Amino acid sequence: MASFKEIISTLPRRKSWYGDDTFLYQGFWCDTFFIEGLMRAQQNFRSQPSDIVICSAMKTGTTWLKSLTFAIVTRSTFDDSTNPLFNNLSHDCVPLLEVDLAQSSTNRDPKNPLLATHAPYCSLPRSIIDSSCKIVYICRDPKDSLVSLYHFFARYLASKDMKPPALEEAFELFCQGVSSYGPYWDHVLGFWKASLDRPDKILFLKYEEMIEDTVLYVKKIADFIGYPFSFEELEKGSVEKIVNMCSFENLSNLEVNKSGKHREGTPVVIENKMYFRKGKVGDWENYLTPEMAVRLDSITLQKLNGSGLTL
Ligand code: PAP
Repeated sequence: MASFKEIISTLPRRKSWYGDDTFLYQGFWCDTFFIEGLMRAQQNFRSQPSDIVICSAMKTGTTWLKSLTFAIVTRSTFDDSTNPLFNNLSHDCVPLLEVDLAQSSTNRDPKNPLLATHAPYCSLPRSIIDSSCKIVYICRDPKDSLVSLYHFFARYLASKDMKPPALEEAFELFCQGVSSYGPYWDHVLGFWKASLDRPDKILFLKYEEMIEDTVLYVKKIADFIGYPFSFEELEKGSVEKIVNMCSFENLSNLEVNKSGKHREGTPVVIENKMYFRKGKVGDWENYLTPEMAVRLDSITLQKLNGSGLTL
């Protein structure tokens, strides 16, 4: 049987704007490291009915959603000062399917039902689709996701003394669908359509709406994943506490998120602070020209046409 690496070497390939080659696997562009992990997870991962799977394309609010869901499910285990989020990046509290769980489903803390993935809906391991586990998906205005993604990889390349490409180059490839786990619109549409078919299984969220009324969405998420707030908790402000604990201002100012590193000792080590840039809606206006914005918006309109979704 061909190895995963051999299979990947036969896939359509492009040069990505952040360095390595990127490969088209099951309709989405991705790096070898993550495709190999996803292939392993597709083969090995067995989901439990109690699992809660955080799904997202890149730079749509994953770090925040992981923090919020982790705080929701652990609120009766830890008190206000002992929550692991105070000393750990949320990516280190919620295992990533295609990296941490690629080899085995049992490599998990049995008390933590959360896991995450950037995989598109069509590539999720069968057991996640078939089991009664819950999926929470977050998406974001593609203009802000692109700007966020560009800054992330530009900083990543700079940390390796490599010259980042011009924003125009990244923009062009993003429009063509060639971005990490892109085409972005296909990623969003896969989960959107599945959420319409199975609203009891998939909660579909938008970053902008969550920023607008985070309290409302924390309650919604908690209800959906089976950890609803009791009347007493609502009365004593437990929701607001979680919202504040997971705010951009609070998390980005924690020592661990200012100076810590994620996946130290692996080929994909990242400084924690790179997951916290501005956390704002509409920052694209500071980087994209009006022409670029019009072009991205028209792709979005065309791609989402008839779906009932707007971004
Ligand atoms: P990932 O795909 O690498 O996990 P992800 O967390 O999805 O990244 O996206 C990072 C974005 O979320 C950043 O957006 P920006 O570049 O436009 O600023 C980051 O700042 C933002 N972010 C991180 N934490 C929070 C938070 N607590 N609240 C709101 N936004 C946040």
